Amino acid sequence: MEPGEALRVLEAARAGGLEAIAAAGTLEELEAAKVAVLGRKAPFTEVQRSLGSFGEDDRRRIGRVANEVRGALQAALEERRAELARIEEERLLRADAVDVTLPGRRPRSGSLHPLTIVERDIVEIFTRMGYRVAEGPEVEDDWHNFEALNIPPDHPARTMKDSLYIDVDGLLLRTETSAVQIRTLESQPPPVYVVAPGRTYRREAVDATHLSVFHQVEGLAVDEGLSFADMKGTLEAFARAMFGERRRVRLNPDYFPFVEPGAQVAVSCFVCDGAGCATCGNGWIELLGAGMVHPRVLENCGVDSERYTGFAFGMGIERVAMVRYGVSDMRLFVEGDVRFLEQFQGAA
Ligand code: 2NM
Repeated sequence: MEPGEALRVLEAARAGGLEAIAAAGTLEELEAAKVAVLGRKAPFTEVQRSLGSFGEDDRRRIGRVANEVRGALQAALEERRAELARIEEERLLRADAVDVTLPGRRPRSGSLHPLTIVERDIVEIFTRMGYRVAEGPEVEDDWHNFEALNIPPDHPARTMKDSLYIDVDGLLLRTETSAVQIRTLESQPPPVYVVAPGRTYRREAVDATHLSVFHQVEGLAVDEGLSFADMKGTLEAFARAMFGERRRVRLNPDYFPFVEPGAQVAVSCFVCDGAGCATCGNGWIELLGAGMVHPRVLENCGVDSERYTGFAFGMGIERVAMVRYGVSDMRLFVEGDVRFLEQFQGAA
C-alpha cells in the first residue's frame, strides 16, 4: 500500500466509521459496527498492519494519524454505547410505568355471617362483664344434656320425637348448650361465670321460625350470694349493650326444669321504644329464658347449694338476629343466598 493511499484509507475509515457508529440503533448493531470499524478485517486494521512496510518518516506520520483515528472511533463507540444504554433504560421505564391515577380494581370481599356477627356481639358483652367462654361437644350424653339438668326421664324433650339421637346408645346431638354449663360446673369450683355459644339440634320441622340446627348463647353465674336481682341487673345490662341504653327488661314467670324460679325475659322494643310497632307488636320483644339455677342442678355438679346460688339464661342467636336485622324468615340464615348475605357487609 502506498503511504498516500494509507492516509486516504484512514480518513475514509474515520468518516465511514463515525457514520456507522452513529447509525447503530441498538447495542447489538453497535457491536457489529465496532467489528466492522476496528476489527481484524477492517480497512483501519489493514493500514496498521502495513505500517512496517513504510519508511520511518511515513511510518511515524501515518502511525500518528492511525492513533488519532482509533482514538476518535473508540470515543465515538463509547459515547454511542452510553447513549443507546440510556435510551434502552428509558424504554424499559416507560414500558413498566404504572398510572397511579387510574381507579383501582377493588377485590370482592366477603363478610361475616349475620349469625356470627350476633354471636360475637352477645359473647363480647358478657366477656366485658367478666364472663369466660366455655365450649363443649355437640354429641352429648344423657347425663349432661338431660339428667344433670333436672329433666326427668319421662320429659317429652327426651323422646325420639323431639331430640336427635345417634346410633350409639345414650348419645344424642345436644338440644341446648346447657350441657356445656354442666361440664364447666363439674370441672371447676365456684365462682363460675361462663357463656356457652354454639350449635344446637332439635328434631323439628323447619319453617320461618324454626330450624332443626340452630344456635344458642347460654350463660351461667354461680357464686356466693347471687340473687334474682343480680340476674335481672345482668340481663338489663345485656339488653342495653345490645339494643341501646334506653332498653328495659320485663320478667314473666316461666318454667324450665333446671331453674326455679324461671322467667321469660322481654326487652322493650328498640324500634318504637315500647309504644308498639310492627317489630314488637305490644312494645316488648321476648328474647331470653332465665332463672335461678335449681339447687338439684348445683348438687348434681358437686356444688354445695346451701353455700352457693346461681342464675342462668339462654337465648337463640337466630331469634336475636331476626329481631336486630328485621329478618322475617329464619331459613334465610342457612340458605347461603349471596343476595341475602352481602347485605351484612360492614355490619361488623
Ligand atoms: C335457658 C333458660 C333458663 C340455663 C340453665 C343452665 C344451667 F346449665 F346452668 F342449668 N344453663 N342455661 C337456662 C336457664 C337456659 O334457656 C332458655
